[in-house]
Parts: sequence; C-alpha cells; structure tokens
Amino acid sequence: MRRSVFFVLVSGMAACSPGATKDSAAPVDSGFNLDTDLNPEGGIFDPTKDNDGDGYLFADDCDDRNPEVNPGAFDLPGDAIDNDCNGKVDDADDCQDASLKLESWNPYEFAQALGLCRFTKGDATGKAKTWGVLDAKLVRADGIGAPERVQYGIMSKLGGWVTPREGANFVVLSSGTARPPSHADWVAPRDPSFITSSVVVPPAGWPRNTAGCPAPFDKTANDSVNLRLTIRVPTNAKAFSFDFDFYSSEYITYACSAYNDTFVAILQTSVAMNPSFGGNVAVDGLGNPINVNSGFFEVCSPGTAASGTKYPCPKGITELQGTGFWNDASPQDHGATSWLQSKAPVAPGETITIQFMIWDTGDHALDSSVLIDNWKWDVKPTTGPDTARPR
Ligand SMILES: [Ca+2]
Ligand SMILES: [Ca+2]
Ligand SMILES: [Ca+2]
Ligand SMILES: [Ca+2]
Repeated sequence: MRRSVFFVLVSGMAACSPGATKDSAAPVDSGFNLDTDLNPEGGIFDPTKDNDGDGYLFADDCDDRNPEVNPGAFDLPGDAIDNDCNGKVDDADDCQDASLKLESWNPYEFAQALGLCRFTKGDATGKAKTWGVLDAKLVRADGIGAPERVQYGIMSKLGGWVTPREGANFVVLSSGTARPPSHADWVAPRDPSFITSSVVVPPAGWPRNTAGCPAPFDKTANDSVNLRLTIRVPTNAKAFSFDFDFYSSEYITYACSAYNDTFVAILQTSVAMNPSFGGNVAVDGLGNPINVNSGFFEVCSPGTAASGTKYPCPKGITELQGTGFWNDASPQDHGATSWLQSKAPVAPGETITIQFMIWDTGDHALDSSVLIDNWKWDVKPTTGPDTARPR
C-alpha cells in the first residue's frame, strides 16, 4: 500500500506521477508516515526539498525518489515510465519535420530535421529546465562567417534510393551544393565543382588524413559549412548517436591523396575522450576519420586507387543514382559510405557543443557532401566514440 498512499497525497502537487491514474482510487492508509512510508530506504523524505538530488524540487519532480526521472530527462521508449514528467508515458518527441523546406536557412530547422526538436533556454529553472537545443548556427568551419546558402539543405530523399533514417527529412551539408541535380542551383561536384573564395582555419588538429595516406598540403578548410549546435543533455543520458552518409567525388582518381575531404563531428563534452581523435566522434574504432579512404566507403564501382588501395565496393553503385555523385560515362567516378551510425559519450545534464562540418581539403574542387539524421539519446554509457553500420 505504500505506493498507493504516496500518489494520493501528492496528486495536487506533482501532476505527472507515474501510475497516478491507476492508483488514485485506492483507499487512503490512515497509518501513513511521511518519514518512513515515502522513502524506500527508510530515510527522511521532505516534500519541500529535492529528495533524490537530481536538481528538481519535489514540487517540480514527478518522482522525487528516482534521480533518473525528472523534467530534465528524455523519455526512454519502452520502459513504461514517464521519464520526462510531461504526463505522457513513453512519448518520444515527434519532430514533425515534414513541412521543412530544402532551401531553409533557419539553423533550428536543421536541428529539427536531425531529430532534435526540443528547444530550451540557458536560464530556465524548475519544470521549464528541460533538455534541448540551446543554440543553433550555420557557420564556416571556424565557427563564424556565413556559408553559401546552397551549401546546406533539408531533403526528404536523395536520388532514387536514399531516404531518411528518422522522420520525414534529413540534413545535407556540402563543400559543393546541397541540392539535387534537378535543382537550378546544383553544380556537378566534379567538373566543374562548386568553388567559393572561402578559406578558414578548421578546428585544432584538422585537416588530417587516414594513416598511410598523404597529409594535406595546407591546413585550411575551403568552401566549408558547419551546423553548430549547443545542447543541454538530458539528466538521464550518458551517450547519443546520429546517422550519416558521406559522399565524395574524389573516388577513385584522388583516393589516398593530399586532397581528401573529411566529414567531422567535433564534440565538446566534459567526458574525457581519446585526444588522438581530434575531438571528432565520427570515427572508426581506430580513430580514423570518415573520408574516401575509410573502410566504410563501400558504395562504389570496384577498382584500385593509384595508391594501390583496393576498393571491393560491396554495396555497388545503386545508391549513387540520381544523387549528383554520378557520371554516366564513367561509373568509377564518385562513391559513398551509405548510412553509418556514430555513438559518443556525454555527461548527464551537461551542456555540449557539436559541430557537424565538411570542407574541401587542399583546394576548392572535387566536392564532398554528407547527409545527417536520426539523433538519439541513450541511457547506457558507451566506450566510444565509434562508428558502425546501423541495424
Ligand atoms: Ca528531485
Ligand atoms: Ca513523457
Ligand atoms: Ca519512458
Ligand atoms: Ca568546393
């Protein structure tokens, strides 16, 4: 009876008690004792305080005995608990991103297309202090300046085969044009390539190449675009994941050269990560970046690069059709990774910054693009960052 009594007494103070509807008709136990009945450990339970130490007072917290349940948590699907105290059990955020437009220039809509559609403020308190996006910007690789508008877009499909991993849309960033070949502003990623005059300084440690391939000639990020998000992490999240699909026109002629473009996702977190990763969480298990030299580059026509590297291309070229990363006369030009999933650690409740960015390395030609989608929080810690094929 302890549980039933608890919910009867607090029903007017905490609107989102799990099980409140089911239990509220139960008879009141006249022998109720505030100190011993409410706290399962038998300690003092104080309705004026934050009894579980999760940063949310009893009045704001729908389960003040469980630090994993509060208005700052994300609602974990399938556990039959209203983890985020919004009164609905197991309700995932519906990003309702179907109405977003290809040519959007609102960075918050790019977060929404990714699957991040809870927005909050840095000075929020009490129940209003939820997890969510605090700030969103579309900038160059140095975190300032404005990319050309055609370098970013929101798409529901690319070519004949590539569709979202979550919701109705995904984000596209490009060192060329983030437009389908049917669009008036599209420029072929190779011959001629999309070329701007933008040359900026990338994050510390970049650009770099895969071990065994030539280092970049210069240390600049050319024609860069950077979706920069500042996010308050849910109080119950220890990791997050996102999906991406990297395309490059460098295959196969320029594979393993000093020109290789890389997609990076630079994470700023309080969790210690392997410093050799250069802050990048879109890495394989060895810390290698995702580029034309990655073992994940499997959507292509088989060949051997000038470096001697063999590309078995087990996923074939079907996914390239209609994407613009395609040459009827020479199917061995262009390739992609297909959808991959990266996972990285965070500390519960902290504020992180993640910068999804891509640029041309070595010059401004031979463009690369990346599709990004399906942001998800995880209550389980990860040993990553690491990248794998999603299930
Ligand atoms: Ca609390
Ligand atoms: Ca909920
Ligand atoms: Ca839940
Ligand atoms: Ca370019």
